[in-house]
Amino acid sequence: MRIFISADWHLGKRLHQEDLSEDMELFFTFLIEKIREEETDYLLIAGDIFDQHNPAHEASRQYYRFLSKLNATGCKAIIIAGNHDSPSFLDTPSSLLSNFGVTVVSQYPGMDKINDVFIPIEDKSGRNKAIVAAIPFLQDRFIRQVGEGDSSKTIDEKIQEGMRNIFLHAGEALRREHPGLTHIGMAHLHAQGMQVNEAERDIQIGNILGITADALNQFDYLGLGHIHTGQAVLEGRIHYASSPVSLGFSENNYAHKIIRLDLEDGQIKQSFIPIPKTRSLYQVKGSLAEVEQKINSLRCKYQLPVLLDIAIEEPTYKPTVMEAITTWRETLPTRNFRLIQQRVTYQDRLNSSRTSALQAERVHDLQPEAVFSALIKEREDNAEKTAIMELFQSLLSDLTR
Ligand SMILES: [Mn+2]
Repeated sequence: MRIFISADWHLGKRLHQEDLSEDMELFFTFLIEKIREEETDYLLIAGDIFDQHNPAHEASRQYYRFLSKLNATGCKAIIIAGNHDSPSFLDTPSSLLSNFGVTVVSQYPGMDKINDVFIPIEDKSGRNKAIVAAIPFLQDRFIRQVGEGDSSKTIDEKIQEGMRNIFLHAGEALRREHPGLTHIGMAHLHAQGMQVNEAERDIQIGNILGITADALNQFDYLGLGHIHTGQAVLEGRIHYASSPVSLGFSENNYAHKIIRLDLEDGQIKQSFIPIPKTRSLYQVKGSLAEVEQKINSLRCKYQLPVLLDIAIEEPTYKPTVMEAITTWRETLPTRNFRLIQQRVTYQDRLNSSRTSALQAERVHDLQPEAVFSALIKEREDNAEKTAIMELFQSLLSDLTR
């Protein structure tokens, strides 16, 4: 039996208003071809299918279009919700999707209903049998109760303990009730000790409460989503699938891949399928001369236009900066580059590095705290302002964890 694991699609994701749907469309074409070629039995998608709780119509259309192509290959799918997904949005079509071999687990049902997340699977000949524990993103509000009891513990400790308990419990139940089967877990979470870059932290927003590898080690194999680099938590046993395309400038050099599992007589063989790169994302910083030189040295190496973000910093005002930007606007598209954001900073302007009018800050690019603090900026009572901000932050952390 052959299983592919992927995660963190973030359908509907935009980078400075630039739509990444073409990147995903090319990935889908590749994935469907691979699934056909390798006669894959199951595709597991480990969360963050969509970038937003309320996906744009075009993003959901892309999702259903993919599932319908997948269905035509005979490959079945198991999908869990990530922190970016709205559980109810994913769940709404689930009874219909189940007729097409697609199982959706959008919410953890609780310890007493743990069996609901166990999905028996088998290959087309019915020979290799296994069971998938599909554990969606665990929301804090809920896990805290699982860690209940001791009031001296901080909320964070309760959450960590709650997550641990859920995994231990799932492992025990599998070993007790399905001892003869191969156990494959899928989950969307932050495993302790993982490398996370700045951009990814922004994407995830939530805090980084890790769960330890020993608590996660309850299955014959565990495929994870949430962290976009495909790193190992436990070599050959617990692995992040990686996002299929670069979703931010810091992800330009990630080796995007799909996890391939081959199950034969109770044995699991893990390997990886590299996903062909279709676009470069470049962020270029420095003085005008440095940026100019760098841009001239860059080439569009893939089929989709390069997305370019530039930040120019000069000690004093320089009229040639504007001229250069105007020229780039005209010439870059002919080289298949798209200038999607430019920032110019003159160090002598004002006290801090205030940026020029060129920088169009969009709400979309800001962190929620920044938007909210702009909203309450005019309030005079500082104590009140602090209290409101604290309330907002606690609300935000409840929502985004
Ligand atoms: Mn995530």
